Amino acid sequence: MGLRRVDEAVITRAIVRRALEDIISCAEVDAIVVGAGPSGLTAARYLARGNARTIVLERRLSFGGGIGGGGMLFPKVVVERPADEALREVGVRLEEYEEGVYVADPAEMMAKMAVGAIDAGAKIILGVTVEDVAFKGGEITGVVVQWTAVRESGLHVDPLAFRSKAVIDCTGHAAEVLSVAARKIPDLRLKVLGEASMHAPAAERLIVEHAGQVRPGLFAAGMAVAALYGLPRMGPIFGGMLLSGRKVAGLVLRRVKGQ
Ligand code: 48H
Repeated sequence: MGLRRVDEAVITRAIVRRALEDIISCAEVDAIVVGAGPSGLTAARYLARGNARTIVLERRLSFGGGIGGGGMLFPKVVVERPADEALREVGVRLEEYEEGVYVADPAEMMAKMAVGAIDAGAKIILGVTVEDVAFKGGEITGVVVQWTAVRESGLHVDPLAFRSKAVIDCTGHAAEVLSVAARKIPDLRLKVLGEASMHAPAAERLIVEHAGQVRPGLFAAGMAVAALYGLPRMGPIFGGMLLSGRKVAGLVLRRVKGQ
């Protein structure tokens, strides 16, 4: 059987109508995760699994953040016990390298983590950059969003804002949400210290310990936590990214759902 004929006008209407409905439903949600790297995809999956209305806003047209680069482009990443659970739950195959130390394929990890978040009910929107936050009554109440392509074009186009009960900075090394909040809202008394040099074991433990609520309505997971508190970096080992995402999802669920 040949392909069904679809008129161009039908294609246009289908895309714009349904996309607008999606964007309208983003105007107010429970949780906004900024960044679709390992910490963001993990946080989003656990949030959605806990029935929080969750969107992930990702600047690029792809997800996975720093996973895809493996270790210096060698296509493997390392995950340590007990963070392997978060990957097994989404079907990522792990090879035990030594007791409690696993290697995973980055392409498989990116794809399956994204599927895990989407299937749990999170909505990932690609090609949008969070450039600011909304701040009301002493709380972060949402984010300000622009198409990445518009930002890169240099055109002056005003952004839109999405409201949420929690905003989670999962933007990695640059901690972009925390940085803009620190710069623009002196009342928050927030300072992003910048990450410290490498110490993998300490970094993995400290990231998870420090992940959490930074200010009312504003949370951080992943490398953004290292940037905020001046913690060491860890290189291409991802247990701290996954477990900090899971921890923050639990804290956000408590805030938005009283769970
Ligand atoms: C929308 C944005 C914005 C923005 C950035 O870098 P990531 O992978 O972040 P994490 O913290 O989940 O994982 C870090 C890990 O990949 C890593 O780099 C490690 C472990 N390094 C250790 C070391 O020693 O170097 O993902 C962040 C995502 C990316 O996809 C960005 O495109 C996206 O966030 N992003 N999206 N609005 N303002 N800023």
